[in-house]
Amino acid sequence: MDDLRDKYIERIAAAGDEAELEDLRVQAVGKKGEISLKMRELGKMTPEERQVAGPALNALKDEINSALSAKKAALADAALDARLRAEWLDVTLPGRTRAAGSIHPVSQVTEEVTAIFADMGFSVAEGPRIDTDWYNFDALNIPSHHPARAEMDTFYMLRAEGDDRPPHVLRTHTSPVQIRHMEAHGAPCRIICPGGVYRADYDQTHTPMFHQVEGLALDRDISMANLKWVLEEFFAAFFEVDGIKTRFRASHFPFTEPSAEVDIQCSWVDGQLKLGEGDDWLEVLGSGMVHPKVLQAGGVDPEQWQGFAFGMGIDRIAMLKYGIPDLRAFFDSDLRWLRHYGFAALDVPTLRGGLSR
Ligand code: 2U9
Repeated sequence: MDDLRDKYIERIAAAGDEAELEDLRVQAVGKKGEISLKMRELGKMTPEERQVAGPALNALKDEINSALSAKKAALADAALDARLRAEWLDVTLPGRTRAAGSIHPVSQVTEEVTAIFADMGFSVAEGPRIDTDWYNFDALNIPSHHPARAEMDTFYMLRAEGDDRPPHVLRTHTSPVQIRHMEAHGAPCRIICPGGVYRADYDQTHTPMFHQVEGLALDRDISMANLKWVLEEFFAAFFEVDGIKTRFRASHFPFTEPSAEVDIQCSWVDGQLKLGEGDDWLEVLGSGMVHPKVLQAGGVDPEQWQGFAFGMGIDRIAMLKYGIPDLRAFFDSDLRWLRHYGFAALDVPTLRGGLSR
């Protein structure tokens, strides 16, 4: 019995896998296993012999069964360890990367505005951000002592000492671009001028640099009616609301006559702004018929040509459309803000493909 015990305990300890262990179980304690056969021999023994051999065989069977289960558990542990080692994963590695970066709301909205006006035959004109006070003010019927100069909080560039020429300014609007375009190309024309402008002002709705888009359409017979149609087309497309109502209020700007400020229909529900519905109005734009003196300054004959112009804040319409609360955050370069409000780089806005998704 000792030989039997030693043989199986040794083999169980050496078993390499569960199948081998099962073979050993069958050989030792299976129905026709060696120990089971020995148990059958008990019947042939004398009662005295049986009293010794019976418990000893039972104890051996128990010992082998325990050795089998202990080895089975050890093999399962070893298999799990091997799997854990093979399937090991470094959870501190960075995850799969998305396309780095996003499109800033100002860039997105500039592209959207451009797509809408391009569809109506307007092209984009650009010009310098540092300009002379003649292009920024005089040509726009804002002479030296006009109150509008003071109101605009202009940044003036310093001249060298002894240089008495008037200083350059950081443009306070994109209007100088239209003057330069008239000088270079004359009439007729249909252009929009998007870009950064500068005014010394800083609070929740003003930053010293912000973005405007202005438009200019000149021809022999362009009227306020054409202006109204173009702007209503623009608002419906931009805010993605068909038939959005607009309200034109008489106003005054030095560079247009007559002039109108334009409001769009909106509602405030539980402090939430909704555009294109309700009985409230939100001012979004200034416009009018280009003043004859301004046409003249651009070298265009006001006896032959007339046209409309308009201007609006890109950042402001971006805040309205995308529900962005604070203008100042636009220019903080905070990556969390950019990830939240930014647009996917490959979603180029088009009228047919959708402006924003
Ligand atoms: C030329 C002739 C006329 C552009 C115009 C406005 C009215 C206007 C403001 C809107 C919000 C500026 O960003 S804002 O603060 N703009 O109200 N702009 S008409 O008129 C021009 C421009 C160029 C040659």
